[in-house]
Amino acid sequence: MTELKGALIGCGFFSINQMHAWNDVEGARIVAICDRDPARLKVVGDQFGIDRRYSDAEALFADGGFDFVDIATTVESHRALVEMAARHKVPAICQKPFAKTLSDAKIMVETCRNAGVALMVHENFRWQTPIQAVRKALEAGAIGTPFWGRFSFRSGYDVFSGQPYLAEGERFIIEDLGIHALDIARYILGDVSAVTARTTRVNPKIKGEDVATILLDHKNGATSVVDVSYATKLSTEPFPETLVELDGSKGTIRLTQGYGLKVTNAQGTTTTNVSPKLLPWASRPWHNIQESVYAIQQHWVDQLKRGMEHSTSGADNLRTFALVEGAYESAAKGQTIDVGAML
Ligand code: NAD
Ligand code: 89V
Repeated sequence: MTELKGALIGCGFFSINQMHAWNDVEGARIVAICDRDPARLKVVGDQFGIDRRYSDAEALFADGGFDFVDIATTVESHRALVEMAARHKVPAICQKPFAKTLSDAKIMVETCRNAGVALMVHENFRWQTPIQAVRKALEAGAIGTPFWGRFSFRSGYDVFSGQPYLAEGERFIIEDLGIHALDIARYILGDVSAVTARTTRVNPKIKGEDVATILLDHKNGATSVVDVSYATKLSTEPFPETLVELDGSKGTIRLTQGYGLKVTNAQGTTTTNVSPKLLPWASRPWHNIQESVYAIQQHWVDQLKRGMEHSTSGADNLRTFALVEGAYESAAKGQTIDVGAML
């Protein structure tokens, strides 16, 4: 099998996970890296033994010699870099949040479609082992037809120490973290027709909201609640677990703290440990996220080689991104937002 060559742009905090995962992925390797900060370029280049280093993305693309690009910068640069990749006919992965606005995101998807290049958003939470286990149980018919769900991420973890920029934006938890939980809600219960949200800020040291409660009307008639908080101090810190509750016509599924999957139906209750693997380079409690980084990157390579659409393609991610925009609009106006009208 031919090995794909990749270039990674953005050698910051999270890129270390992506670089480790690229080392593990079968069928691809990173041959060049780029960061406008020379210190970060050196750290990542030295740690992963990458000699081709660039401070300017245009220079990277001009030199070429790679089959795809992995954009791991923060959101401000995503549109320009995705458009650059499209201009150079290079398939691209782009970190979440995909864009600053839904209209930018739509343009990015259109640009890649017109250029004929694959585009995947690195929306990795649906690839977590416990989330995959929930979906499998549902698909196996364990609880019949789901009519209600809850996707909950409540934590008091100091996320700002690793990602200080999160304290500085006008928008925080829905854009950064809620986006993952909203994507999981779509992945499990399907697309959404309307969104209603309420937000608040508890932590006075940050600019954006750190608590959000979101009600989703799914197209199949199910209702779900997505609730996220970084202001919740619990006896055992659950970071970074997304807890799931599903009620169906024939039973219930509960994904509980500590990675237990409880399925109750006419046959009784089964409890399974659906803990993520602790990969050799991973560390607790991040191992759940780290394993999903490996999974989504392997999926990128496999689908690219098959010429098939990715689970979190740019087009798919527009429907998650619309929920982010819709939630902010709903919270600002105190109204329910029609998601279909946004797409
Ligand atoms: P960071 O600020 O630590 O790193 C970003 C790096 O990109 C910096 O080193 C910066 O110098 C570089 N950069 C920015 N613009 C550039 C440009 N135009 N050209 C070259 N280099 C450029 O940020 P981070 O915490 O690593 O986050 C990066 C992205 O990953 C964000 O979008 C964030 O939301 C996302 N993220 C995703 C997950 C996940 O689980 N999917 C987890 C954490 C962060
Ligand atoms: O996904 C993210 O960008 C991260 C985290 C998972 C910690 O919220 O900020």
